[in-house]
Amino acid sequence: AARAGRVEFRNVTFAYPGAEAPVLSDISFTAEPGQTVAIIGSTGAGKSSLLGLLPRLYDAASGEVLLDGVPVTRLDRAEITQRVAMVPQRPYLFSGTIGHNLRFGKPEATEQELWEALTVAQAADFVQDKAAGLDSRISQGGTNVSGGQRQRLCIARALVTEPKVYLFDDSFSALDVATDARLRRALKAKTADATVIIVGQRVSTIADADQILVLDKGRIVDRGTHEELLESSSTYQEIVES
Ligand code: DUT
Repeated sequence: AARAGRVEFRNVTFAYPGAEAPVLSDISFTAEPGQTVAIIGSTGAGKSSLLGLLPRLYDAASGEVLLDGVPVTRLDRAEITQRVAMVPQRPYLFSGTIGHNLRFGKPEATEQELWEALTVAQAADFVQDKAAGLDSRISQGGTNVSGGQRQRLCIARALVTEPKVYLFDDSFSALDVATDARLRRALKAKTADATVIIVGQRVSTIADADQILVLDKGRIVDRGTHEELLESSSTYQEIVES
């Protein structure tokens, strides 16, 4: 079967509407199916903005964002959402049951599929512990589950749709280090052929990525593996030590 989910940014520049200064300048990188690319950098560096260009929350001012060789501006939204799942920084749960929330992107998903996704997302235990299980009610905005539970339910929701590309925007930050590690191991096994782009704050979350992009003030200042960057990048060293 043809592998799909190749992501390429070509000299991408982006500014928010009405703003003069670009938030992203001359961003180029490729993420291949089966690879994990991590993005790290200080707050405001442009990490979330970069992710948002793929599902077209915004469009680049210049340069191109390509999905399987086709500029995303030439794809319709349905084609993009079929292939790309994004777990945003503040993931949103709506009022309804856990099952409703998990089936958001795939209404026909079976209970077994939901439990598989919950297991990978390290959320099966706490859903099982609820008397009503998948029928447990979530309040508007998910205020009756913890931040970490909300993140894991939103990761499970993304898994249910079986996308080619996963975008995780700081999706592991509310998890303790051990749960974070377990989740990413399970994710790696489940999504071996997918393209994964992770924005991370913790070095442990991103250290095993195939490629790490160090973003500073909207530019990729360094790139490489964890080991390479420890040798070559003073910006990365500062992040590791902070
Ligand atoms: N920005 C806007 N409008 C928005 C979102 C962001 O003007 O709707 C600005 C704020 C910031 C820059 O864009 O100066 C980059 O923000 P982004 O959220 O992309 O940065 P980040 O690297 O994801 O920061 P953090 O780690 O705090 O999430």
